[in-house]
Parts: sequence; structure tokens; C-alpha cells
Amino acid sequence: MQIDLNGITKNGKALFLAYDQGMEHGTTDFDEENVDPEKVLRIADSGFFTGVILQKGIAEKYYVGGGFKVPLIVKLNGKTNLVKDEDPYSPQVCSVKEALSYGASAVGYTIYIGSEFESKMIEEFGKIEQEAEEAGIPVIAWMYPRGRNVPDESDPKVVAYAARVGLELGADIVKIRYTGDPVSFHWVVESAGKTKVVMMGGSKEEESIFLEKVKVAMTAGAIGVAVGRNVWQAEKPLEVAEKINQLIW
Ligand code: FBP
Repeated sequence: MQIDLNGITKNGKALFLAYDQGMEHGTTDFDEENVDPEKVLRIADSGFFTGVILQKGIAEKYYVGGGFKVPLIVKLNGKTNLVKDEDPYSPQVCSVKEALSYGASAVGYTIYIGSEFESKMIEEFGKIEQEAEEAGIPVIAWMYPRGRNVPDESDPKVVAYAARVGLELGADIVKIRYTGDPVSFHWVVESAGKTKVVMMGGSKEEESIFLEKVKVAMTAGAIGVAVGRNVWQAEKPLEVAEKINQLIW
């Protein structure tokens, strides 16, 4: 079934603000300003974004009752980076039902394909996909090739493979690493078929370099970007958000 993406897109395009790094990376990603979820939620609510990605705790304690208009995307699994397992597993920490109770318009889940635990994540994702479809909300798969079997996470072949797995598992949108050039990223988009592709952000880099990637990804057929640090770690987050917004629409 083709799920309606209108709740988290505008004219078919998407710009999501990711703010789950406190769990994934620790508070070293933050400064005095962006450590406060309320402040980042205000950036998300600026009108430049079609969704904000949160773990359940921040959704429950800050989004709920906060009067925010930006649609909520709840990340259903997560892990810390303190455990240095070569083969990562990101367990489910929130159900689709709980996410809906916080007002979620969509849910997200990371699958580390290539990890020795990929089967566990594929299985969990299968159930989530079914529940999300029953609830009529889209499911976004963070398709991250990672683990001992993946020598290069950015290898365009393995990234395209990840996108294809997302399609075959029923993801409505896949969140995918930029492959470095328009031709290979176009192949990633082709590989995803009817599953839409958003480019992931990555660690903070020079604004012009990041904007160029956004431009190329859009030309290659992505529907948008899911970005975190390149916006809320910027000196002027709203200015960067506006520039990304202009490139997407
Ligand atoms: P960024 O734009 O800050 O990279 O956020 C995107 C994201 O996928 C987050 O949702 C997640 O916390 C993080 O990147 C995972 O990063 P890593 O590649 O280090 O696991």
C-alpha cells in the first residue's frame, strides 16, 4: 500500500530536523544553546521544516503540550556510542502506539545492514512497518551499512544496496548517506524505486560544502534532507535552514 506522505512533506518534498544525537553520540555534540530541547524545537518550528525527529523522552517531555506545529517523527530505536561493538545493534525502545500517543505523524527506525545483528533489526522493523501501515502513518528507515562486513560505509554500491533493502522491507522513506557524486546518488535513488530517499546530514562541515551536497542530492532525485548538526550547530541555524529550504523547494 502506498502511504500518504503529506503529513511530513510539502509539495512532495521533505526537510526534517534530526535531534536524537544526545542518545546516539552523547552531549559532546551540544553547547549551552542546543543542549536545550526547547530551543532546538523552536528552530524545528520555524516553518522551514516538515518534520522533527525525536526520541520518545524528548517527544513526551517537550513536544507534547508545547504547542509546536512542526510534525513529529518519533525514532523507535536507538543506542549509545559508549559500546564500541564492531557490529552494532540498535534496540527498539518505543512502540508505534506510544509514538502515536505523543502525536507522531511518522516513525523512524535504524537498520545497520551488514551487522551481524541485522536480522534482529530487520525483524523488529517488519513488525513496526506493519503497525505503522495499520495506523496509516509513514515509516522512515535509517538505512546505515555498518559492521565488520562493511569496510566502507560510503561505498556507493553498499549505499545503493541499503536503499534497495529499504524498498524491499516496505519503508516509505529511506534516510541514506550521500555517496559523493550525482551519478552514484542517482543510482541510489533508482535502487530505492517507489521508496522515497532523503539524504542524511552527518557531522558539521563548512556550510557551502553541505549546501552543495543538498543541491546534488536533490538533482539526483532525493525528496529532501534529514539534517541535525549542520543546522543546530551552526552559528545562525535559521539562516542555514532557510538556505536548505530554498534548495529543496
Ligand atoms: P546529523 O545530521 O546530525 O548527522 O543527524 C542525522 C542522524 O542520522 C541522526 O538521526 C542520528 O543521531 C545520527 O545521524 C547518527 O549518526 P552516526 O552516523 O554517527 O550513527
